[in-house]
Amino acid sequence: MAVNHQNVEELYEFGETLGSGHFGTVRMCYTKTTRDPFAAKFIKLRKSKTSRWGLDREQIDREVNILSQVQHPNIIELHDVFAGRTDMVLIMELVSGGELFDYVAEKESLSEEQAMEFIQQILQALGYLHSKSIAHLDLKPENIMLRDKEAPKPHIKLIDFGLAQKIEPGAEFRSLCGTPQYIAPEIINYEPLGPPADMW
Ligand code: IQU
Repeated sequence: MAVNHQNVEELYEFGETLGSGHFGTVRMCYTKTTRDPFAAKFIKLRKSKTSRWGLDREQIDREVNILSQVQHPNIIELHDVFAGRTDMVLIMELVSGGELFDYVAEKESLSEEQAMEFIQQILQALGYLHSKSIAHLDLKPENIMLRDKEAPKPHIKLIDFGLAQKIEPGAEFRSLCGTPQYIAPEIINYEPLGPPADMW
């Protein structure tokens, strides 16, 4: 995907904050021409090699490259990318049903059938990613979103490819990344990683 150097405010209008993370914030946004809704992820660029804040351009380019390579019903779609002086803005598909985490937390229980339907969709997305040698490396209920939580069978979308890596078979990739509660043993042990790290 070609990175846009135009001012993002000329093409999009921004609304409420939808979420935030270590990277920055995600805001509701609309195209000025057609009012189509999207989610805009604002990522702060790191100002200097020694700064503890912001992300390096290479890290953001990696996320953009990976998202550009994937097209699957259960994976969030990247629509446009803007590069500014201090921020990069990723214009993404809007997913309105919230996190799977909150959906499960609010319910008394999840039926075996619902759990099966969610797992099936998650595995379809992972099967697709892994067939392209892409590992997500930060799979967790906070990064699994629902298109519509009122639907009888909510449609799942994987989000946040900030830690994702293309790891070709035979290549050696090691990293100490992820979220403590969900980290696979091979990551903790600093062993070579691949798509199986997503299956833990
Ligand atoms: C968020 C992140 C990435 C894409 C989104 C698409 N639609 C709505 C929200 C989106 S969020 O950061 O706002 N929420 C996910 C929090 N884990």
